[in-house]
Amino acid sequence: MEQHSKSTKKKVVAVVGGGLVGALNACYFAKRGFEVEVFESREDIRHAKVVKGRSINLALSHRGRQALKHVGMEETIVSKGIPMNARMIHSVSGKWSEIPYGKKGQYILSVDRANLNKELLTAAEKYPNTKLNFDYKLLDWSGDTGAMTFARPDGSKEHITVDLIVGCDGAFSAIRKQFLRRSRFNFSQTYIPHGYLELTMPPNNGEFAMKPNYLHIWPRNTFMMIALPNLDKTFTCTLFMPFEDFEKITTGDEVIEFFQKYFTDAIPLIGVDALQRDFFRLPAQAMVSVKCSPYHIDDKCVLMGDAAHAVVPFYGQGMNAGFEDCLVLNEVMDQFNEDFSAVLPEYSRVRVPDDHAIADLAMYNYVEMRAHVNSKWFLFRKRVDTILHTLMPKTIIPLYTMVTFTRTRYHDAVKRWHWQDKVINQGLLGCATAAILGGSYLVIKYPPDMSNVTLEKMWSRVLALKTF
Ligand code: FAD
Ligand code: EGU
Repeated sequence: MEQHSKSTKKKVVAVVGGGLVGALNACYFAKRGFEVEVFESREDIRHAKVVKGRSINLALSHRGRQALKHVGMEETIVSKGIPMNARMIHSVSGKWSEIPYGKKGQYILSVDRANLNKELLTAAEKYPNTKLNFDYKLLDWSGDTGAMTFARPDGSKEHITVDLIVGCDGAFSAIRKQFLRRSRFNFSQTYIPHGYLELTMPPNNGEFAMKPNYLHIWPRNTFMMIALPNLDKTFTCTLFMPFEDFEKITTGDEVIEFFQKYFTDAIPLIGVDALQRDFFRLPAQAMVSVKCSPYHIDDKCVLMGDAAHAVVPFYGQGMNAGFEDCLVLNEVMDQFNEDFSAVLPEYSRVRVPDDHAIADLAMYNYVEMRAHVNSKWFLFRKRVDTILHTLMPKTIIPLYTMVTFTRTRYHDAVKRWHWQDKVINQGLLGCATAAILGGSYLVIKYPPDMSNVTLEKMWSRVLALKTF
């Protein structure tokens, strides 16, 4: 493979990691005409019998769609997605309430992770200048020479050098290890106390067991369950709960008892037997938030997707942000004529604040949801947002709307959110002040006759007021 860089004029780009962001990124680099080599540690998931990995389905929204569109993949993916027009909130008592995401026709999509990954790999492979290499596990690379070391299934090692390394190897990135050794590299990683577990809700008489075009949510303060629909008419339910509570549930009976208390309506839909079995099939999975900066080393290497910014899933934005990374890098490539020594620093400069903003927002939402979000509070907050937006559509735009349905820079969305908060608070303060000032003015201008005020008279006045 080393001869590539010498025999071709166009530069060789190694995309390390053939997950969602790596596969899409390969399309982007291939479209620009680079020689692209993708290195993925796992086998080719298109031929794999069992696909391990995180979450079965994901919410795809505007940013992700825009990024797919640029490489002609939007329609392929959207046609296999299930629109979710609203949230369906399940209360403890089993009551359902829906809250639309936006105007009619505004929706997010539930997409199958494995299918999305397969389609993107196939799209990347269609470019004649792309090669996919599976069973290539990156061990390390040299910050001096740029040489990468891969482990092969037979135990051998391969050394490969290219012009640019793009690290798309996920939250536990091996590419990032070299960054950690450098001066002035910022890095933080936080595990949250919650874990998650996935349960499948089968079809009922060949139909979806619940209404399909919704993101189903069971908000229960420290616990929360979410369900997204799949094309095979199942739902994937994801239960979020502190690890210490997972540890308290050790028997099938305890599972049912727990669900009886918090998610009663889901028991018959998942099925008692399936619930008791699936609950213990895998241990609860951890969630980590990773922030770092800068995202590049010289003109040699850049981190993208979860490798640069793993976010907790409480905004449904991890993949969307990673896809938008590809779009942003592409914009910077245009601006700086594919000169990596200018492109990479500029990419870090523009993208770091936005990725940090979505990491913070997702963490903020996690803290907020577990603090006091039960179904009543969730409904109330979303309704207030909607009412304010309807009253002042240009002034007050809900945060999730900016995040989910626009390409407003995440960092700007946060700034605007703070500004809106001020406007709303000042509005409330203004109303209160006006009421007090107005009242005082009236009292001064028309002083009430207090000469012979008796309790009895006051009372009769109050009664008179009440009759109005
Ligand atoms: P990954 O998907 O992790 O891919 C990394 C790839 O690199 C893998 O294929 C891996 O095998 C490979 N790799 C790793 N190490 C090496 C190595 N050393 N050498 C070679 N290859 C390597 N996002 C959304 O937008 N919407 C959602 O609804 C949503 N829901 C989520 C729910 C949960 C429970 C979780 C945990 C996450 C969710 N996300 C969601 C986030 C989303 O899953 C990630 O942001 C996304 O998968 C990131 O893609 P990636 O390609 O950067 O990383
Ligand atoms: C979590 C896990 C509802 C898929 C955040 C909303 C999520 C998803 C919300 C998962 C919530 C939470 C938003 C979307 C989405 C809401 C959003 C969260 C998809 C603020 C597969 N979140 N998620 N917010 O508004 O913007 O509906 O696993 F419960 S989609 Cl936590 Cl829009």
